[in-house]
Amino acid sequence: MFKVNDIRKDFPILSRQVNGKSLVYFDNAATSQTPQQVIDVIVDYYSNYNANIHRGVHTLSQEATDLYEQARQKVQAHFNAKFSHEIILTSGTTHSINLVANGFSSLLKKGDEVIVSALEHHSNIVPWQMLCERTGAILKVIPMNQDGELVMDDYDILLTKNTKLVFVNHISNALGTINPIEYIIEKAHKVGAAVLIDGAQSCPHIKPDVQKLDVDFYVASAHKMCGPTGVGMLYGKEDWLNKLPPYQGGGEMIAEVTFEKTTYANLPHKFEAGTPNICGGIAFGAAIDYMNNVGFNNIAKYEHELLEYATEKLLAIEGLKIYGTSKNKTSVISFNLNSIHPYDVGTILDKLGIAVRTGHHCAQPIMDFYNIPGTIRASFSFYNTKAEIDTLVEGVKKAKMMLS
Ligand code: C6P
Repeated sequence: MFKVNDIRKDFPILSRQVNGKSLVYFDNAATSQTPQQVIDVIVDYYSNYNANIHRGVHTLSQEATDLYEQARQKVQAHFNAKFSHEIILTSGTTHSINLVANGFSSLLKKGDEVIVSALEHHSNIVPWQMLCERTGAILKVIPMNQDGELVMDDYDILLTKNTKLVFVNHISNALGTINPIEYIIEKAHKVGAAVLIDGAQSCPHIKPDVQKLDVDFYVASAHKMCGPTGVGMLYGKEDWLNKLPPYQGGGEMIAEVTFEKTTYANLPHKFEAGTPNICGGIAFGAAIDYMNNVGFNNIAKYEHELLEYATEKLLAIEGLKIYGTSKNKTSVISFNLNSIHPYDVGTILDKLGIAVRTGHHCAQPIMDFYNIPGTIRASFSFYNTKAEIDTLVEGVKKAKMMLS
């Protein structure tokens, strides 16, 4: 039995009031809330260990370095990377994708092909468009269907001997669709293409095994998995990370610097220029511990229950349409109410203490596909309850009445 009421006690923010009502936080796909166990690690770091890392012989610096490197090992173990130097700690998913896209500038030439999907967040579109502009490579798109699923038959046709890279999200942030990444990776490798999986939305729900997936790059953000903002990870196979040039130049990423020539540090430091988000990295490790203690099997089972419950209740409201109806989806419900603008519904829900995201969710091509300006997105986490879903349903009914 999943003890959600006990879990909720770990999250201080869940007991606050918003606009005079108990907060109902359904914007988990934008950022998750932070348990006390992670907040304590942040306070402890600044109270006892704050120092720069990899630089000082003094005790504080060495202790902070140890904590940071232990966090890297936690990330390695969580994603089952073969080596800890295959884990680059970045500022988040966006940074990780840009790092890889920038690196491929020196590996692609005019006429090479790269494949994206119709279901991507702008973070997994724009850096690659910039890469194509720099190199003359051609961007191809795996189309989607009305259910918000990728059309795999078309993917098979898009892959050619010229395909060098495929980049797809594991789970769509706007619709919640879980994409068939095992198939995508296997097929890409058959034509010799590398694959980057954007795991920003999967990591709060699933524990990915990068070796089992045989994926070349996997990226995620800590703030979507109970960790702080401004920190995230890039997993890259050792061979690929060795092939890519550094992204940024600066302190820590060098072996030796003279005015004639600079040589670079070994992995992972080659990609970690400047003072990193040390406290954030350590807290990321604590967030991974926290989520593993709750257990990803428990999380998946409970969130699925929430998804089914909410889908049934919301669909009972006349004029409500859900976008993203794949059977294979996670706990995200994107919907609209007749022709009412999503922003208006979101504003009324906020007055009732309910936090949802409205708009295009940084996925404009998906909105264009459905020919809508945006949606109302309710995204559930393992600390949400069916009672909160009832509050949302009542709120949506009220908004409909007020705005119709
Ligand atoms: N999506 C959402 O509300 P950053 O901002 O770098 O941590 O993550 C970017 C990102 C990349 N890919 C996917 C699939 C994402 O969902 C996100 C972030 C949030 O949907 C904020 S826009």
